[in-house]
Amino acid sequence: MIRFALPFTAMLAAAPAVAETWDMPTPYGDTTFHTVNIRQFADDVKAATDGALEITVHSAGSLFPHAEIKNAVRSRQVPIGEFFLSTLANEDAAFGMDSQPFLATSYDDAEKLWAAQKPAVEKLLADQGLMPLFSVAWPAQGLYTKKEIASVADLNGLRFRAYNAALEEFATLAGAAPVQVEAPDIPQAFSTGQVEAMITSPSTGANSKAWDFLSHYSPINAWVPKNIVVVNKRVFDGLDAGVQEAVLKAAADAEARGWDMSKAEAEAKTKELADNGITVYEPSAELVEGLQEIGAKMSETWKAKASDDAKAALDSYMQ
Ligand code: PCA
Repeated sequence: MIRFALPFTAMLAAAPAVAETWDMPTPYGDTTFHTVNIRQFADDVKAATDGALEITVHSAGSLFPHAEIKNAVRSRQVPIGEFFLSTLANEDAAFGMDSQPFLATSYDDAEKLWAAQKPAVEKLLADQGLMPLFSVAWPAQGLYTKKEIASVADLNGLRFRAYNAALEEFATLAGAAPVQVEAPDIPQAFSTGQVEAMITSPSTGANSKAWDFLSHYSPINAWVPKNIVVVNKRVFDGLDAGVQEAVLKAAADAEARGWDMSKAEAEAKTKELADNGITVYEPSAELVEGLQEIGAKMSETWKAKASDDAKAALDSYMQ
């Protein structure tokens, strides 16, 4: 048989490389555009490496709870993972810049902020053996309630869904009572009365079918937070050079594609909210003023905690 006629070295060269498979946890559900985007990233990597690296996405916190994903990548329980960048703000204020109210409220500003923040984020993650691959913004964050909110005083006493420390601080300063709830658990948290108001994107509002449990949405566009995809650096360094290149190329594509998807979602999902009966209203001048006062207080707290690198990132953004 021909197989046995081949010299041994030729057989070795012809043997396919052993395919590597990576599990990739994300906190967000299948219909979330970020999840669609990372699945495309996985497909791109597989295609570009002829199947030498296969990435399996595990959505909705099914492999690791959100709060554990970063450390799971750090400890190489998984090689790669996605999470909400500003959840790391308790480690360093630089991670939390994109969740500071009214610091960056448009995509242009958010892109500028990411460029300014990235060196500090890369350095902090490198210290933990992690390498960021790409980061994608959510649409600007808006206010969801069961009635029209005319001023901050109307938020007083509301049980308020929060997804990070900054939103918890924001809710507290508004006189509301923050409750941490992960995105996939939003519908249940509302239907059981655990929470009665939230700030999130039109994407997460529409994906949660917010019309089932609340009635009003105001695009206050308070901040434009990001997800980040990180890889364990030792695992990445262990890949063949060609595979590394393919991963970096797919990551750069995913970042560009993700921001475009986000921009398209901002409009489409706001329309979906309205089409399903939610009253979408512009915030009053009084509400905006009150929210901005909260933002100014939070900015002082942020600065008091910020490292020199974080402050330098803020300075570079402000220029
Ligand atoms: N959706 C996610 C994070 C920000 C957003 O728009 C959430 O609500 O948990």
